[in-house]
Amino acid sequence: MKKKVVFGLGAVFLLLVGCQSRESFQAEVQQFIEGYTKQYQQLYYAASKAEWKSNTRIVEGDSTNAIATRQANEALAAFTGSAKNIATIQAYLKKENRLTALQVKQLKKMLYLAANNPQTVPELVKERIKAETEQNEKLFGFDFKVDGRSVTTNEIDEALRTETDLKERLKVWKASKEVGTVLKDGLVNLQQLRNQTVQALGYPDYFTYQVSDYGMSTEEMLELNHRLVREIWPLYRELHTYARYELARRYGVAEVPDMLPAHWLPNRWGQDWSSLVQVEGMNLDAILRQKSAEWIVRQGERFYKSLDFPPLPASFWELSSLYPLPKDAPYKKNNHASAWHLDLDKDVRCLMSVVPNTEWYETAHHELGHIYYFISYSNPDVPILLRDGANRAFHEAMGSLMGLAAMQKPFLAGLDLLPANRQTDPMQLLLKEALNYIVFIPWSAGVMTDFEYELYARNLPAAEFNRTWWELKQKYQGIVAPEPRGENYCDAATKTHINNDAAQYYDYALSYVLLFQFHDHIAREILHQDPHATNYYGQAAVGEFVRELMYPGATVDWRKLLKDTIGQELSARPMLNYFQPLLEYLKKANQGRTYTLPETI
Ligand code: X8Z
Ligand code: ZN
Repeated sequence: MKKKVVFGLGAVFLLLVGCQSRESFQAEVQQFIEGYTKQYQQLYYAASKAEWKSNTRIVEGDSTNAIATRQANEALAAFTGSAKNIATIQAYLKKENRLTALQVKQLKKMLYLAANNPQTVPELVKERIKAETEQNEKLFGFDFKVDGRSVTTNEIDEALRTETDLKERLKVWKASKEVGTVLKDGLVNLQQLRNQTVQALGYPDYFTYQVSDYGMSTEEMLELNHRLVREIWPLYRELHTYARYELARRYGVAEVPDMLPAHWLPNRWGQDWSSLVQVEGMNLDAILRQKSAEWIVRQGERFYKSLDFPPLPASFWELSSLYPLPKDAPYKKNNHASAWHLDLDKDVRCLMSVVPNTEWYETAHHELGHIYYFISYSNPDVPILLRDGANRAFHEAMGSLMGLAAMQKPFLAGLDLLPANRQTDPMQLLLKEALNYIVFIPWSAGVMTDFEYELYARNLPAAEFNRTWWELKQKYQGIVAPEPRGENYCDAATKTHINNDAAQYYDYALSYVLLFQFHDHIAREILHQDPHATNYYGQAAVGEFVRELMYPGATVDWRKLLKDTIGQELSARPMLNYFQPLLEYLKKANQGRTYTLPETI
């Protein structure tokens, strides 16, 4: 009897829902979205502010910040992953054809957020949050030491760029990898916890979860990245050969090694070799050294303002952490550059350790690209939940695009950083750029992407982390460890993103492809200049184009946005065209040298 009544009521209820007009259904969902958004924004802001403290003030033995961060992240997770919210969202999405496209996008974003924090497994989520906070503190609280003396990562990087004594280089390189040993257990733990949390909402693994943000499967993402490596391989093989001979000469080594020893390269991970070449007549490093760190950041802002972007808000300058800590500071800070959108609205900040050199000049432009992306999509047409890049690679591409533009000769001459009539060798300039942009691809699309795929999607055993890492380094980059590196080391974990930006590094590989597509379009269609020698400075039309890409945030489909703005699909063609002249040049320069990378990969 009781059952019957319940059934009867249910049927009436269903009938009512079925009859609900499209308008009133949309109004109901809208109310839910707005309520959710309000709470989400508050919790997100609280968590961001706590994270900010945890990343800008790391005090050894003091867990005050860590505890506050954990609590704030737990509160955010409890909300985004709440079973009630998930059920409501899923019920609404069952009738997605009755909703507006914007509503569907917001609901899907909520589900995506929920999948990382499902409160069906609350203990697991809490454990993961705790492990993530601890890992970050270990990474950035680490005291790097050379000969018993504490050194900053800026000092390590400078030594790897300039030191020519191989014994010294080895010392510095090894010191830079020590942090991995204290991060290994944490990474093993996070590997499990990250997989398990997303599995609770049906994703097979954390890598697949992160990739799904692009609307792609893991196989599709791997295939895209591998294709990219194959496409640039002929040029990379020339650069690798060139670098082996050039570095052997520089270090006075008679026998050129088959593979590049990791400590020979001017970067801790061998991801950027551009400092190997100093172009005569255009020594940007020497120019920038005359400037202050403040000048570097202000110059970035001047560039964006010249494109008709607004000045950075006063709060940016007041609240950002832009420069290295004083030597005697009793605490440490996150030494990797990042840009923050703390309240998903007006509170934007950068966390950097800028010193006046080329690398930070480029990085400052990169980070300000994120900031201006935040500012551009924080507009009334973009709901809080969709204040994100068209995809994550778009977000990475914008600032890198400006970084590339800000290094080209006409741009520097226009700013009086170089005399206008200065002669430079265009092939040397192109070589220097390739040692940045091309060299980056086997690292990002190959080593990092494959390693994280193995780690999450294939559950790489802890006893194979380092072996796998170095196999991938050799296969994709032609780089080998200077000495045997057993499993007590965890060289992958020395890379920031492995710890705190997991399973997303292909973002950068794709961003480089995109940035050459955008740059090519700007140079040819807007500026009518040679892509190799442009000057974006002061060109409002360039700003207009970039803002068109950024303004809609994630309210649009990224593939459609690409088609609508540049009429293309994602393609490495513009990047390959850009570097085409270099291939012939390097083949000549490498004549008679032994190639040690295979012809194809
Ligand atoms: O991590 C970054 C930015 C922060 S979003 C500085 N980049 C990658 C890296 O440093 O490994 C920029 C290019 C690659
Ligand atoms: Zn970035």
